[in-house]
Amino acid sequence: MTVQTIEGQLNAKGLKVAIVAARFNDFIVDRLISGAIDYFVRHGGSEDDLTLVRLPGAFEMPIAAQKLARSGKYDGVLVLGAVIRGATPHFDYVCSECAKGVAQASMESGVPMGFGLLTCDSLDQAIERAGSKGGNKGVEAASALLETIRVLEQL
Ligand code: INI
Repeated sequence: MTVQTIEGQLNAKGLKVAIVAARFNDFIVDRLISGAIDYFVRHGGSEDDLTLVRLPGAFEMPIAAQKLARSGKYDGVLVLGAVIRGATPHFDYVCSECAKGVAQASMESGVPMGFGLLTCDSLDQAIERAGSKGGNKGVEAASALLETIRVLEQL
């Protein structure tokens, strides 16, 4: 007996992807964006097929992701941002609303979304995950999105 296995090839050729990115903590988010763009191009994608949309903060990203997904112009949407804990509970609301909203937008539109939102207790944690010793979470989210697009095409 052979198990039928469906897997995604990490080939971005011809894919149109919208990147939704927050301006808040832009010195971190810009590293996530450049890592993601570099990833797509190194996997056969073209910068001409990428669209970058900037929003004020993580809270505003789901509605833009939803509108982009509903437009029918994109194979996937990549959400990139960085939320860093402060002195008040604001962090918790921003993180959970962004995660919930992106998941909802993806499910209702049927368009896959990569979730590259750093949720960190400190600036050091964010720096570590934006292209230094913790890798680059923008790259990881881009890779997860690419794999998901290619799997969904086959289902
Ligand atoms: N938005 C972020 O993207 N990152 C943060 O760390 C952050 N903090 O800490 O406040 C943040 N807040 C702004 C929020 O996303 C909205 O833009 C704001 O509440 C206006 O609607």
